[in-house]
Amino acid sequence: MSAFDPVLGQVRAAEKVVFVTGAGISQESGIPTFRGRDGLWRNHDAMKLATIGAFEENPKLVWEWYAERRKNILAALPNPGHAAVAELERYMVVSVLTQNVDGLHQRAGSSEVLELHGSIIRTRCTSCDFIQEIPSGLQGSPPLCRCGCMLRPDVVWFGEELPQDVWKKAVNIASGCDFMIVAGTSLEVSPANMLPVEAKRNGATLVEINPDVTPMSSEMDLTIREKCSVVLPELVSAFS
Ligand code: BV8
Ligand code: ZN
Repeated sequence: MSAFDPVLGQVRAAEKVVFVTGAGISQESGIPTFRGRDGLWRNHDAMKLATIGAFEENPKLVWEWYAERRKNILAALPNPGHAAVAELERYMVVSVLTQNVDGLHQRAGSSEVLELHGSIIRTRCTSCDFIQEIPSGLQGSPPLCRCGCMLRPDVVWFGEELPQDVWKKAVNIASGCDFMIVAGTSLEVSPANMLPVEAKRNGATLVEINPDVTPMSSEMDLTIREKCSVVLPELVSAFS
């Protein structure tokens, strides 16, 4: 008996499963969510720190907040939820559209991960096209690029546009899929929260995995009020 039993037929028939994931899937890796009880934003005002204005006003504070988060994220490990998403690739095509910036889906082995909000691990220049994948050897808060301008985390801040190539591809994938699993996201943040709307509009079967209700719960074909790390391995065992 798995929580997915009511939709097993559809998931087996679907050539591809698309995941839309958020901070909740990384919560059990010890990474605080944004709005939940242990929410990251609770100690800091998100709109204060995750915006270009905040960075321009106080680059040192914003850089150090991200450096702290990056340190925790690099010390964290993918959990059974991330591992199950990656293992599902043994049985079907899987695309992961994630709002997370922690890189844990990739470290768990998922091969197609679209980072809608960028990556906290990557650093880029505020002015030229310099980009550094790994966070080492950078001095200063924030460090300066060889061009003399400040470096910043390669994340999408509130009020900033998502990377258009990534966004367009994500909308394509969402609107063309038969089966979407929305896991660990409050669906509070736009435009990412439009992806399940796109999938639904195009007739996909929608499953939500979240202990709490979200604004789209009533539109789901199945809501599983459970943690990702508990229920996603059940989906994999339904195939093996
Ligand atoms: C844009 C990167 C336009 C940085 C992030 C008013 C003022 C200003 C802006 C707006 C406004 N109203 C609307 C907006 C737009 C804004 C927005 O949506 N704001 C929200 C707050 C209302 N969006 C934007 O600004 C976006 N850009 O619109 O640009 C534009 C167009 C053209 C030209 C210029 C501009 C950019 C949004 C991206 C912001 N960056 N992150 C960083 O990480 O520091 S967003 C941040 O929130 C994270 O990426 C996070 O992933 C994301 C969404 O949150 P969730 O992932 O859903 O996390 P949350 O904590 O909310 O929920 C966790 C859920 O998991 C909960 O439901 C919980 O119950 C559940 N859970 C917990 N444990 C588990 C679990 N589920 C399963 N298993 C568990 N174990
Ligand atoms: Zn530069």
